[in-house]
Amino acid sequence: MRTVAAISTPYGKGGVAVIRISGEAAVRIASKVFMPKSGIGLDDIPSNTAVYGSFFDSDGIFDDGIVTLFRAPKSYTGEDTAELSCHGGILVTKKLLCAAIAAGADYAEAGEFTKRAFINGKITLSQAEAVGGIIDAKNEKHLAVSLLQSKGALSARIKKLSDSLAYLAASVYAYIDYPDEDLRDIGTEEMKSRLMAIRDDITRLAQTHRYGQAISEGINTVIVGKPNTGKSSVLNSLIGYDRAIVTDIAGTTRDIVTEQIRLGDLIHNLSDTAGIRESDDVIESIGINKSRQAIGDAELVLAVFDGSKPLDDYDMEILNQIRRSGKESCTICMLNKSDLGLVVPSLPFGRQIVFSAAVGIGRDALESTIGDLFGEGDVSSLGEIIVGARQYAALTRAEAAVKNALTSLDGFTQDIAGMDVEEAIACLGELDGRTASEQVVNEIFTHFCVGK
Ligand SMILES: Nc1nc2c(ncn2[C@@H]2O[C@H](COP(=O)(O)OP(=O)(O)OP(=O)(O)O)[C@@H](O)[C@H]2O)c(=O)[nH]1
Ligand SMILES: [Mg+2]
Repeated sequence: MRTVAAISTPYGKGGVAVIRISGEAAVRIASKVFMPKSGIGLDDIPSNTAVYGSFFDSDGIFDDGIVTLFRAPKSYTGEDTAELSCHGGILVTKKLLCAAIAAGADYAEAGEFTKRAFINGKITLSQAEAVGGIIDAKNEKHLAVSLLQSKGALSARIKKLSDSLAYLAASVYAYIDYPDEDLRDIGTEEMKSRLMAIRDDITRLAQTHRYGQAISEGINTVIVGKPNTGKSSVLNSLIGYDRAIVTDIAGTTRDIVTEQIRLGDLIHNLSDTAGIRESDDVIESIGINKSRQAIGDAELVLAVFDGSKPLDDYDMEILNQIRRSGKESCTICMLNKSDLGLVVPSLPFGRQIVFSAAVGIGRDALESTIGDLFGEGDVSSLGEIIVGARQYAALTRAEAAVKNALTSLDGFTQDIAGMDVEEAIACLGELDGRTASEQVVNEIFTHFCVGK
């Protein structure tokens, strides 16, 4: 395999920059660009050791720094690796990378070091994805989950599920293939009860995805209501600055305005929409259609009402629209303008909170109500949360296969159920990389930065 090199630190000025070289020729290439001050060649330096010296190219010495050697298999990639730490200047860093390339290294692709760690069996696919999560984390919870999963917490849970399924498959096939041997037939009833336990375990794990998504990608949260209830003011108060235009003219907001914010541990892709009403204005009508569509696409609806007035027909129409979109269970009704005195309405559905965008009432109540809907709930361990959509898709396919196995047991023989069990094992293998296709693996690593 090629020996590859890349700058592993962000582009720009800094105290230190790191160039990573990984592959069979890593130590040889490092010794062509680095001279240890001690005079002892890198070949004679033990693994996991840092050495001070000078960096040079064909024009001579251009910087001092440190090289750290990690020899295979005890390195991040599982290959011989040299990490060259030079001063964090843009020119100096480029010169050092170019010197490494001139000495025989190839440019590393995005995520290539982590991909090599996966290929060399140092980490599973979900551990690799968790490394990406550590880099991308925008809040403490996402970081905590990613760290635990980078150490193998999710892989361990998946392996346990997979092992339980493998035991069932092996028992079924052994009994069918070698009927004369004294092998224990686990029997249809026992197989059923074991499969049901596995199915419930997978379902519980899949349910954590809602929280996993909320701490990573964010919840698609839409603010809706009739004109002038204070939707744009709510957006501005939650973001903390005047992002959307606010006036006392009904119909101010026309287009959807979206901002990403964090409320508690949860991230929201928060959209302010045009107030919904009958309108002859062409532009406003387009905006109103977008608002209606946004309700359909939302994962969380914040329905804003003027809490200082009784509900009117326009408010009821918003509630009907939410109901028609099937979003009652993920709607929070915000009684805004509570600073003007509250007229508590009786709402047909939705959790209700008292709010005032003008004087800042209700943020805590909103956070805790959203926490009830999207919080971690009874997740047994942060390391066992399904964050990525790819992992979730593989897990739901495994769940479907286990359900099929249960159905097969009712109508067919055990060997048909055995095939479904094998399918479930394959899906779990895909989740963790054991049976993931090259295309899936490549796709995952293209989302990484160069140098990781
Ligand atoms: N007293 C009080 N006034 C508010 C509050 N929130 C908004 N307002 C006022 O209500 C008016 C309408 O506010 P907007 O935020 O533009 O309302 P909107 O729902 O976005 O309106 P459209 O974009 O037209 O649909 C403005 O004059 C705001 O200052 C509040 O909590 N209390
Ligand atoms: Mg508005």
